[in-house]
Amino acid sequence: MEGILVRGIGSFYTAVTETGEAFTLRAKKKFRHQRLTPMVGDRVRFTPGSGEEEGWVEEILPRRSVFVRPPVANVETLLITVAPVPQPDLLLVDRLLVECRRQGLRSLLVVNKCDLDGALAEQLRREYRGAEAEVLPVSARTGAGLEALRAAVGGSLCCLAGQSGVGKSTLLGALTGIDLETGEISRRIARGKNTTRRAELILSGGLRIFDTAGFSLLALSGLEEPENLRLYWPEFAGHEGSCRFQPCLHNREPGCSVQAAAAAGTLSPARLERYRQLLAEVREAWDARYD
Ligand SMILES: Nc1nc2c(ncn2[C@@H]2O[C@H](COP(=O)(O)OP(=O)(O)O)[C@@H](O)[C@H]2O)c(=O)[nH]1
Ligand SMILES: [Mg+2]
Ligand SMILES: [Zn+2]
Repeated sequence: MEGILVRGIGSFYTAVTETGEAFTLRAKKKFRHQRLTPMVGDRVRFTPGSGEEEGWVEEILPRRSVFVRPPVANVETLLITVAPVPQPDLLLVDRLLVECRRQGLRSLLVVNKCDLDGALAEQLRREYRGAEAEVLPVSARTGAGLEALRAAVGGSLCCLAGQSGVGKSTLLGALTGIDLETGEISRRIARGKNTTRRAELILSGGLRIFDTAGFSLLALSGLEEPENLRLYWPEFAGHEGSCRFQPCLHNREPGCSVQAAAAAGTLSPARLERYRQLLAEVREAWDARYD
């Protein structure tokens, strides 16, 4: 049989089939030898158990995308969430956009709490024009924009990402109708001090969304050469070949066409600045790769 893993606790997994049937499974030893751990989101072939007995995960189908923290597989749409409060961390947004492009995921820029400030979405639309990031203003509180968000996500496997406090848990609750705890304090009390939260896949009315503890640190390590970082900025593409130096990293080289576009205001100077900041970071990781 075939199914998708929605939960994993200890060495037990829950797979749900196309028809919505749930099965408790264990992973065969061979996976440990292959250093392969089933992840929530994995599509698996399995043998169902009989009676009280669990079944077995036989095969993990090839993953289309993988995140390590949180550990989720096969995300198709990343919902990069920001809000007027806390103040948007656009460097984090840019990191997440890079990660999406590296793995070929679709990204949506969800601007939550639009009940507090309706102007932020428009501001971000300007900031990210040319960046191939669709901006969707929503309010988990009033429900505004949630239908549009639902429609944009469709049946794709999606996952909320973004700073703490932007309303990811509230959004998840509003989208699924499931009463999930909101706020880190209640969570700590509810789960005890040392419990780490596991990822879970929620299947709710056609929506397929991961419930995760969020994306913590996202270092752009493991990248190819720093020279390739610029390829993840779609708004730079039209400038390739127009700079004085080839290749140009658009890092203040003389005669840089991207720099000129930022100065002329056809490209966001702040977004270029953040690119340079990430380039410095990737360079440092690259130079230290054999340490
Ligand atoms: N005004 C307003 N507040 C919201 C909205 N969504 C969430 N919040 C509040 O923002 C705070 C953080 O929400 P939470 O879901 O815990 O954020 P998370 O850390 O991203 O999971 C809570 O006090 C929520 O009530 C919204 O759409 N509008
Ligand atoms: Mg939360
Ligand atoms: Zn350049």
